[in-house]
Amino acid sequence: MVAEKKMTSADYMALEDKYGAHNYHPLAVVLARGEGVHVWDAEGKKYYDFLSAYSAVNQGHCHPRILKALHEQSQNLTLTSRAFYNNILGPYEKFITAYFGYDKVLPMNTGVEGGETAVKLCRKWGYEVKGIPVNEAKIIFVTGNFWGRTLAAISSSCDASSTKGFGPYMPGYELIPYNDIPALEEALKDPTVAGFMVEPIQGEAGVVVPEDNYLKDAYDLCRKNNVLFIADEVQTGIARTGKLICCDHHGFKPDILILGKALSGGVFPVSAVLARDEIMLTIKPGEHGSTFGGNPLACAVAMAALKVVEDENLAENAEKLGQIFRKRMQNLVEKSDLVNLVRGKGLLNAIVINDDETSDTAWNICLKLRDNGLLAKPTHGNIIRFAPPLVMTEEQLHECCDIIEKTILGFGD
Ligand code: IF1
Repeated sequence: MVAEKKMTSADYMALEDKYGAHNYHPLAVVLARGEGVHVWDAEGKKYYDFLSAYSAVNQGHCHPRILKALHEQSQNLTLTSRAFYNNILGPYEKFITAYFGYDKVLPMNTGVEGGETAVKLCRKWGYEVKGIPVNEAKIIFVTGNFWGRTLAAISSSCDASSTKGFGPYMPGYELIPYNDIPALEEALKDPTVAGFMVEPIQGEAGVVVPEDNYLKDAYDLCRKNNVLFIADEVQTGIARTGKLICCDHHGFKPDILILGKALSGGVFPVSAVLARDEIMLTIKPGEHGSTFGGNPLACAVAMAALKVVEDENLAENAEKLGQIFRKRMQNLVEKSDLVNLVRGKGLLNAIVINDDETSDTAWNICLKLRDNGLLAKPTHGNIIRFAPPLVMTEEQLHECCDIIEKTILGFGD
């Protein structure tokens, strides 16, 4: 028998290129294993993961407690659909509502489905509770928003690469500038506005942090005008920014909270929408749902993933390491002409490279970072996002900052 030739990274990349749709442009590294803050490529080279699957792997890769929950539940029952009750959904619903402090949860799978659910809930509440005339409800979004790739999500987008060639778009949205309270105040004068949906920190836009008072002032304005404040915490939630959810930094509880990504620790898609009864109970049987939403596997995994966040003090660790990270990067801003600024909260941070959006400098820096054992990806051409798993130690973080510093200071040599 002829021994089969071992597949290389180049072979795997060629397969994706030939047989997969070309809807992504990945950095050239083929990952084959992950554990904690590390991933390994197909040749066995080890890297620090500074993307964390877009903040889905806050608890670290292949967390043993989450995998144990997955494994145990998978031996018992994986999917019943919501046509029947199951013995994990109720306990999960009780757990997650207590955990985040809401009356009820509506379980879905992906982040974008969470957003879609929130939009539907908000419209229904607008008609049934607020009394907006039929089909006139409006939801306000801000420029630079990103909440996924479905038609409802791209209909609120101002990014041509998300929208171009996919029209017509969904009506009932209004766009105002981010971080602009007077614009919100003006928009809220319209009595057909049902909700205001916002990311507390804009992820895809390049880790854009608004003014410190923006979110609380926006929330207060929404309350005053009987408009629901919908927080898209799919990326910022679950300890990433140094608090359980990012709104916790600002001392208010959003009317509708959307969670995804790290709700499963990156094990598989689990999302959730949380709200109080007045809002949640406007959706009646048959009006919304999904085959996989609230499946027993998801519920078991999400409970384990949330317990890990609490037991391992991941929010506190993100806060502490975030301070150190930004201090080290600020030092780099002062030392290098290549880095303009660092921004972020907790362990959701980015540096802005001193070059325009069309240049490939940030991309080339990420290739060098990869060669030096650290994985990150540019966004908008000249921004590099740094979001490691939250289980990182201080010592590891310093080692990573050394890698980034060495790479940037040696760039172009
Ligand atoms: C991709 C970025 C991250 C999100 C917020 C909802 C969703 C997302 C705030 C939808 C998704 C992703 C998806 C990912 C790239 C990505 C992203 F680069 F665009 F900015 F995370 F950093 N709300 N974010 O950030 O969640 O349906 O994808 O589960 O490849 O498109 P989803």
